[in-house]
Amino acid sequence: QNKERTFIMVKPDGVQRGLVGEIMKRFENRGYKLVACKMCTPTKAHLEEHYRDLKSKGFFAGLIEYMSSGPVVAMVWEGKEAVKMGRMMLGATNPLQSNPGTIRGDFCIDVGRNICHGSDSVESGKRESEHWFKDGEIQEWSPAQSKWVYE
Ligand code: YYY
Ligand code: MG
Repeated sequence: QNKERTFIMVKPDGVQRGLVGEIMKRFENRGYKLVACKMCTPTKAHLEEHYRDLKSKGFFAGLIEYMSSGPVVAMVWEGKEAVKMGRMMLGATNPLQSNPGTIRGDFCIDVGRNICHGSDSVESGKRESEHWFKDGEIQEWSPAQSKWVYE
């Protein structure tokens, strides 16, 4: 239990704006466990698979262009209800509707520059984690603080 995984990514604009530490800090501070992390510049083909459910959308081409424009920081965070809480911590897709206190609500304005990605279901958390990380790139470890985070 407490093993749910979500795929979180700082997008190219988040990296350019120096928000990597801020975004990671929020997940760490909350008590979630980092189990995978890397910086990379994803190919268009890799992103088209990642966003395959959005292929028919008008913004798809622009989304792929933006997402492949520079380095991103890809991560997997693990813990109780990590997917749902990750989405809550990110805020609404459109930052103009994201509550203050959320990552998007605090740091961005335009939907096409919303600085971070988070899986929208447990299944996509698993699919996306496996799409971005190979076996062996996701770590199993026990944080010393676990017994103080969970009862
Ligand atoms: O999961 P989430 O990122 O919150 O939204 P999605 O509906 O999966 O869309 C992915 C991504 O596409 C979104 O983060 C920004 C971009 N996008 C857009 O540019 N314009 C829209 N109207 C909707 C989404
Ligand atoms: Mg999504």
